[in-house]
Amino acid sequence: MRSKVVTIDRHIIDQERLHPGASGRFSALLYDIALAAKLISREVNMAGLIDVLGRTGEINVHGEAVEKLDVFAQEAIYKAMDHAGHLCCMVSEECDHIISIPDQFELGPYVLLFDPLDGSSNINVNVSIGTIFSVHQRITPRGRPGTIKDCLQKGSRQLAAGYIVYGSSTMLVYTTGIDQGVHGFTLDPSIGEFLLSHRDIRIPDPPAKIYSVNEAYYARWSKNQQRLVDHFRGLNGEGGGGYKSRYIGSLVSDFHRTLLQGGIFMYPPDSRAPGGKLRILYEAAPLAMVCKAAGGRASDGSRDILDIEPEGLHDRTPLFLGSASLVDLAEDYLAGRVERPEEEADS
Ligand code: AHM
Ligand code: MG
Repeated sequence: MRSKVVTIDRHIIDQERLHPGASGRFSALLYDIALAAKLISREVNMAGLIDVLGRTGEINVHGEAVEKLDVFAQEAIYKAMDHAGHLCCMVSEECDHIISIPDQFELGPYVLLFDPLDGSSNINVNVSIGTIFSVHQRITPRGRPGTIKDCLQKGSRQLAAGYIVYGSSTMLVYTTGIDQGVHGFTLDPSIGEFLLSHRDIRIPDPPAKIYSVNEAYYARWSKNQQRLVDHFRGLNGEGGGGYKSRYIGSLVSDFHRTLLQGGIFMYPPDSRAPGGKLRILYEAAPLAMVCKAAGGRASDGSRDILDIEPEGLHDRTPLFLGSASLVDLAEDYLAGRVERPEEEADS
């Protein structure tokens, strides 16, 4: 038995004590997210045993087929959050519009933005998937339903952000501020509790030499993006190479590995998706906040992801995140600031 076992509930209370005057509402919101995570985790773990696999036949707002577990995860989060009086509205990858709080329930001061089950094309093959969440303070006056203004805030204004990865074990990782650290909790299914397993995570830098990108899209990338990956592969004759490539195709899992081991994850723009694929509000911005709070960086290639002002709920962005030194390097390549060796430039 370990000498000190800290549950997520206990950790949240301890954190709240550091902020005299905190109302407790924000802590309650985090508990409810952890509760929804447990429900989703149970269902994900059962997916191979009960008849939840397969598609519902519906198409979501992005034109993608909806998996049944996506629907379950969406409902689990909605039902855990709609009635407790924390929120004025929600935004989800699975809904094209703002999700209102039903009239009979109290409205609260926060907005929750989430991707209920990211990487869901991996469900049927038992590969790790995840939930991503972001919390903002509302900016319109209280007492009325939240509006689009409350939702379209830049990432630097997030109060909290995190993710749950449903892997060989289920982990919840979150931060409540760039200077508040990133903490990871592993679900012990036998007692149904998230236990603190990774206190104050720091992304390694100097990092492990790992890059993560879907290389099948190489031909669709800009020349500078190709040169960056050529550098990792040691093809440029400029001292690169020595890297490993790791790509699961499930953002939460690829990011989780990057957070713990260091390296860089990239989803660059390409000729088919010039604005990138990943969504700002509930994919890029929350992971950017976690990454930054762990000492890393997140960029769209030239700008800090946390500085982007979204114009629509489902806006997308290119994404480069991970160890700060590698994100710096990526920006240098993308801006053409890395000199080419003579023989390559002449050819
Ligand atoms: P989703 O939100 O439809 O699940 O798509 C997002 C996923 C991410 O998990 C992952 O990083 C990316 O799509 C993989 O895309 P690709 O198959 O183009 O490499
Ligand atoms: Mg997603």
